[in-house]
Amino acid sequence: MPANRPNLPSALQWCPSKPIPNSMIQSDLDLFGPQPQRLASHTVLLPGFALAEIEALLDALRPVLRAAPFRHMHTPGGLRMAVGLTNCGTLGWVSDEHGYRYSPSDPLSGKPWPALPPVLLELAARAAAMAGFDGFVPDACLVNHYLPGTRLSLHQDRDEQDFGQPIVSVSLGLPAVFLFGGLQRADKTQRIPLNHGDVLVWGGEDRLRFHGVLPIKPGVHPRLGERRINLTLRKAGG
Ligand code: MD3
Ligand code: FE
Repeated sequence: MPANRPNLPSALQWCPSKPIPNSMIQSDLDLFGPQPQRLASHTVLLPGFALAEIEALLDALRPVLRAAPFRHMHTPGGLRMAVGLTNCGTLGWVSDEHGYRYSPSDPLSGKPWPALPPVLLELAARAAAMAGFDGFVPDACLVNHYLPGTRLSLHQDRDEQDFGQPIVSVSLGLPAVFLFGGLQRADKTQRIPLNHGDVLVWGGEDRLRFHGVLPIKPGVHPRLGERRINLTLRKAGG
């Protein structure tokens, strides 16, 4: 047998007579994956938190998208939004010449938005609890669709009734760099990579931070193809 087996990960090449170098322990014995990261006092990134449930999430999303397809809404000023969007839940975020607001019905169909799938409700509640927000029960899920090149400019989320409620975001597909700003538009922004399966929770004093998404780099995600989908779960109503 050869002394080392180059096809095996280094942690599996150990030989009982030799000590394992300390330098290997962090990288190769990190069997539990990346740990939650606190980005600010009330903002937590949970890398890969949704990975175990991706197929269940996609299965739940398919009928939502059939009933309420992605569409490009217009800003009150008349500009077509680059991000495609739809919603599920008892309320959905809409934008038109009258402004931004939450609506119980889909303006395309005139019917209520599709229901919030239990798998999403449950994932959001578990993620929120990890960040210290127990008992989170969202009533709205905004589903954003990004093609390569699409960006989301710096904004605050202030159309919800109670800013005491957190928001949970789930990233799927192509990676993104999100801009994490401060409470003033002009505040310096941090760039945070968001990957397939990452979940981000923010609330408390971080709830009204400015944020955005840099243009998505061209690429093909093995599961979702040439797109990024972001789900944001919110408690929009009272
Ligand atoms: C909010 N969506 O739909 S979610 C939105 O990736 C929206 O589609 C983005 O912003 C998306 O309104 C970003 C992630 C996020 C990250 C950090 C934040 C939202 C944040 C920090 C403060 C407030
Ligand atoms: Fe936002």
